[in-house]
Parts: sequence; structure tokens; C-alpha cells
Amino acid sequence: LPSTAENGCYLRVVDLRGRQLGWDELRRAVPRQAASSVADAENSVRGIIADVRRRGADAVRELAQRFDGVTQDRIRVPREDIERAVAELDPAVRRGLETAIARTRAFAAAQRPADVTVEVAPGATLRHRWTPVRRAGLYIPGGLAVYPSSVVMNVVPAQAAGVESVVLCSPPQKEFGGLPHPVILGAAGLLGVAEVWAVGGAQSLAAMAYGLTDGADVLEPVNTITGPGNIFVAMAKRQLRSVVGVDAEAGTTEIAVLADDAADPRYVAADLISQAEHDPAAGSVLITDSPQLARAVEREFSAQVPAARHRERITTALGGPQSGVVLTDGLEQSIAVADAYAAEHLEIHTRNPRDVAARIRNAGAVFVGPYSPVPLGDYAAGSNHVLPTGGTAVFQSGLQAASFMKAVQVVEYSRDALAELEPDIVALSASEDLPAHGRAVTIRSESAPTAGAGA
Ligand code: HSO
Ligand code: ZN
Repeated sequence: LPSTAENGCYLRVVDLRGRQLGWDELRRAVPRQAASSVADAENSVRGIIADVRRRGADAVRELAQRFDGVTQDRIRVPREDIERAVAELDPAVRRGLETAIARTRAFAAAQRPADVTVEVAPGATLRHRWTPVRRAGLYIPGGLAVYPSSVVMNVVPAQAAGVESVVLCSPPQKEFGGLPHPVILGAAGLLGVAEVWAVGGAQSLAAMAYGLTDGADVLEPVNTITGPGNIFVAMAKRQLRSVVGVDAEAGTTEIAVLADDAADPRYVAADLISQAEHDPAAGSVLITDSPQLARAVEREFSAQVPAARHRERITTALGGPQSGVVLTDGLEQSIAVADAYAAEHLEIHTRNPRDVAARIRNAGAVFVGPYSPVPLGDYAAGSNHVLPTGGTAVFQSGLQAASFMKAVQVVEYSRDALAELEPDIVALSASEDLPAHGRAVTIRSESAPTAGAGA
């Protein structure tokens, strides 16, 4: 296959054919975006969080002036504005959101982890009991990328988890009279979210973590915060992590397509283009053992990219170091590469795609076969589109009901079941020089139980 830039190909080529690479070498060989500059935001975010903690609504108003060019009267969005936004939703968009909500809700509800009870010995009962957090805070960015679909993807799993109370924050927009974007408000309203605050960026995460009072409006502190955002939001999550639960830092979106010579190059090209459309730094990676397919996908790019609305962004994304074609010796190596890349989204376009998909260990979401493109998952499949990026799918999962839940481990032993373990606990407590631990067990076996303090 000819090399890239000089001959007008969109994707650069990483040729792994004939090379036996270990896991670590594979991790380094796959196209990957450079580490983000989240750390650059450290000091400014520290200042913002401290300021919001100390001065509350005054600080939030000043930051809205500075960052959003907006003078705010009320910071909390009045209920009438949410209702109006619902009423004014474009009917086709409203239908789309309702479809997305219904499917995402069905899947999220079914994903709730089940409680388990185990009797490890007679009379020795353990339970793993899941509970939702009481209150969740969701952040939805404003600015260039306005994604009402992300409102659905964050709110639905929280509701499916059984979270009682949900607050949504989104930046005030100058062109909408200091309210968040109307489609975001409309989506929130459709989902039954009644508490929305027009606060953006790191200041909104600080407000949700510590709470905020603005006259009669009170933003109660939340237990868990989720939602995408820029480097300031990502840094705020890092700094607030010991105060509240937070979801993963959302990196730039990426798609990998694992394909053999049976794949349809039109579909493969369209799907790689679809995620490149998000951002000039988006990653689009084709993993294939078929140089013919790679060439056919390039031909498709030549036809499809110039016709795309965001062609400049797409061309930059496809041509960046985070994108490329990885040429492999065959299916086995393609699977190894896909696992090493650990894509946010992985499409499988091979013979027997379901069998191949079952062998993938690392991916945020896997899209199986020619009729499961990533945009289906972005909007309406029912799966969540908040997924681990940047190779973090090696150790993380996408957003789901469990992201808003935690488990309590419940222990219940009978007198006999405890007595059986007495020698073990006494020995271990002695070995740690904590004899009072052992005493709490022996005291129970020495005498018959008494009824209560007065008995
Ligand atoms: N592909 C994005 C989600 C999205 N796409 C929202 C369109 N709107 C990250 O998974
Ligand atoms: Zn997308």
C-alpha cells in the first residue's frame, strides 16, 4: 500500500504484517492521540473551586460574566422555561429523543446489578446489596457541540438506578437570554428533570459538589457527578473526586473498525467519517488484513469526505496521528490490535462478526455486523454513548445504572457460625497485635447470651 500524505491518502498506514509484537509493543504501535493538556487547567480550576466554595452564587455570577458573557438574574432555570423548551421542541427531534429515552431506559433498567446472598457456611450469611446514590448531578456542556443526546445518556441511567434527585447544570448562553441551550432544556424536561441550573464549566461541578444558595433557590450537594466536558471539567472531576463520585473524564471520541475483505467499504468509510465529524482531534482507525479493503475505503473517502458538511474537520481528524489504517497478517492479529487499541467504539465487519465480537476484551462498546453503525449507538440503539476513551477501556466501562449505585456488604452470622471461626480470628488478631479484636469474639462464646442491659 502506498504511504500517506504525498499521494493524497486520508489515513496513514501502520503496517504490522510479519511483525510479532507483544502486548506493550502493540499498545505503542496503534494510532493514539497525544495525552491531553488537562494538567494545564490545574491552577485555574483550583481557584474556581475555592472561589465557588467561599463565595457561592456571587462567584458563579462573576464567572458567568467572564466566561459566558452573561449577566444572570436567577441562576436556577425557572420551571416555565423548561416547560416552554419542551413545547417548542421540533416534533421530529422530540420523537427521536423519546425513542432514544425508551430504548436507553429499557437497557439501563435491565443492566441494574442484582443483589446476591451467599451462605458460606451454615448460619454464615453474606449479602451484597446494591443501592443508588441519593442525588446525582449531571453536567452538559454548551458552546459549539450541543448534544441533547448526552442529556438522555446521563439522565436515564441515573433514573434507572433509582436515584431520587437529579440536578442538571449547563452553561448560560448569551444568545438564549442567559438560559442553557433550548434543546438541552427540552430534553431535560422530557426526562422529567425539573431542577436545572444555568452554570457552566468547573464552577458548576464545584456548585454541585458543595452546594449553592442563591436567594430562595438552593442547590443541594450531590453524591455523584457525571457528564462530558472540556479540560476544565476534566480537571474539576480530578479535584473533586474525594468529595463526590465522578465518572470518567471524557476524551475526544474515537472509532476503530475491525474488517476483513468481506466488509463493505462504503459503510466502513461512512462510519469512520461519522466520528471524525466530532472534532479535528477525533480518532478513526481501520484494522484490517485486507490491503484491498484499505484501498477501497480510501477511494470511498475521496468520494464521501468532499461532500461532507464538516469536511475540513474530518480531513484533519483522518490525517492526524490519532488515526490510521493498521494492516495485519490476519484475524488473530486484528483482534490483538483491537484489544491493544481498546477503542471507545469498535465495529466488527468480518465474516461471523458475532464470534469475533465475543473474543474482544477491551472496548467501550462493540458494534456487530454491517447494520450496527456507531451513530446508531450515539443516538438510539439503547446502549449508552458515554464510553471510555483513550485506551481506558482496558480498565473502565461505559456509563450505566451501576455508575450511580454502590453496594453494601451485609454480614449476618449465628452464634455457632461465629464460634466456628473463633480460633482463626483470635490467631489473626494476635498476629496483628490487636487482641481486643479477638476478645470481641471470645466474649460471645464464654457465656450464654443475656437478654439486655437490665437482665
Ligand atoms: N459519539 C459521541 C456521542 C455523540 N455523537 C453525541 C453524537 N452526539 C461519543 O460517544
Ligand atoms: Zn458521535
